[in-house]
Amino acid sequence: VTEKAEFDITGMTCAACSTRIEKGLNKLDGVIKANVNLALEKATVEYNGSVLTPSDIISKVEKLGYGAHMKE
Ligand code: 9UX
Repeated sequence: VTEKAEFDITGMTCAACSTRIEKGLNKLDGVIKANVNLALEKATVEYNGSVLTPSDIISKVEKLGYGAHMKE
């Protein structure tokens, strides 16, 4: 099942940060498409809901050194 979730991202300072997160998420098994917007401090992630949960996505962002919270 394809799901889509939005996350508020904290800790990004330069454009390379958003690129790092975007690449990291796109590499994660189950992610279909991840987009990170530096100015809005927001990540939009399309993922396979039978492979990943939003908390897996948050864990990945945290492992990269940033903060993430799911938007309602
Ligand atoms: Mo820029 Mo971000 O030099 O972790 S890549 S601040």
